Amino acid sequence: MTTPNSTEPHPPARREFADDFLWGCATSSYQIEGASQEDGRVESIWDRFAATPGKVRDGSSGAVACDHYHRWPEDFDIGRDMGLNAYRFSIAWPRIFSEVGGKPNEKGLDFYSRLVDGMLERGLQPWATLYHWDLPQFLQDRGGWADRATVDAYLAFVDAMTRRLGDRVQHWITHNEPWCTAMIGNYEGLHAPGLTDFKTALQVCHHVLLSHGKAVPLIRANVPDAQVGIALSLHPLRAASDSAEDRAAMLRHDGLRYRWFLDPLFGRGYPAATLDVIKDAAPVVHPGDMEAIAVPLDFLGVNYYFPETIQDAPGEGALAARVLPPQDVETTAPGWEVAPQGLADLLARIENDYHPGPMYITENGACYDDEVDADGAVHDEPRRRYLARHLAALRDVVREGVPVKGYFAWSLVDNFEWAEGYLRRFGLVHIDYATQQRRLKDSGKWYRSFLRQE
Ligand code: IFM
Repeated sequence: MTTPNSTEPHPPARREFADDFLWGCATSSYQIEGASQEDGRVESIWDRFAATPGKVRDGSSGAVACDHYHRWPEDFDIGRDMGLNAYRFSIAWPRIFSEVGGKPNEKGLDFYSRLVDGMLERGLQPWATLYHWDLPQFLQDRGGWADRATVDAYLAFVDAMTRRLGDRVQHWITHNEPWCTAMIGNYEGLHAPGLTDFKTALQVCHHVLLSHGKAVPLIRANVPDAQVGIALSLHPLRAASDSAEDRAAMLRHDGLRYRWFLDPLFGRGYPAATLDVIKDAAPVVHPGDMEAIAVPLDFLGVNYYFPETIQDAPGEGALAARVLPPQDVETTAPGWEVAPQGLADLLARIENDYHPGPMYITENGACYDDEVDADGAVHDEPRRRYLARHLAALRDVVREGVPVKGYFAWSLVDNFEWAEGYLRRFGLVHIDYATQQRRLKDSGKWYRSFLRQE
């Protein structure tokens, strides 16, 4: 982490946003629930990956995590008291199906039904994410997302969940960050299932997008007044220099990181320039797939953390492009650049390129090495500043006419940060993993004051 080098902008105020703007926090099932063996839940690819020595930095797993499975009433009370009016969660597929073609597990369905009731009782509008990376291991054993049959298995899961929760949950996100599912899990090998094959990753990506496209009409059929979208992790990009080589590398990276997802979702198919770059690694696409993927969305979810600087790197990786570590700028604990203007630039670009309709910030947040002070509090001033500066940038871009309708901070609570285990904290609420004690951090208190307009 490096220290701030910029001044604080005119502080944001809730009244500067529309009255019906949504204010939430986001979480995901594997990162917080724990109870990995309870009520019929089966193994996920993350249980398997985390149990493989060397895959998770502190050797941990999501087996217990924040024990949200049992402690959700306390977590939702905290969210309500913070003044949230929405809450984004994800559903663990391994709690619902234990075999291909089987019946949904009633205990799993009941858990999410109780969870949704708990949100509604506290004034939290439920935003359900159907896939946030915890694929059942039995599906990975048959090829995972690289196998087209997983699309059908996903649709059975989507059908079960939307039938059960569709009377109370209107907002559905089909997938969280398909880039990470495909590339980090199947090309970089840093996430489950830990594969390192570019062609496989692109096939995974295609099936994930296809499953999204096929899920949208299904959700609409099962849920009255459904609002359906997808959450993409996106970065504004800059070239490392003005050289023709670095600029070309940035465009190659952009083609896969941004356009590979947004172009097909908005009816333009996979970008031709990227198909030229990836050549034989292009996915197998069946007739009708691209039309299915291009189904109109009700909203686009944007997850934003930091911008990327791209340098030409001949012979390196599939794109001969390298993401440079930030230099001489403020960063968070993992070395991610703090760049509030990047959020505004990204949103303005998406609006300009695609006119996607309503957008929601489905994730934005910061990781710092928080500690509980002698006074029992967590004085996370850098996270408070991060939040305030990003909300100021959001206010400004919304004023310019970019149609963002809500913001979900990542995350409500500290949680299992994938390959980093519990070494990274993103929560507005601190978790003491030894005791499961929850403590609202100073950043959470600031969000509360902002939301209550104190
Ligand atoms: O914790 C993750 C989350 O699961 C997906 N988006 C990024 C977050 C921070 O790395």
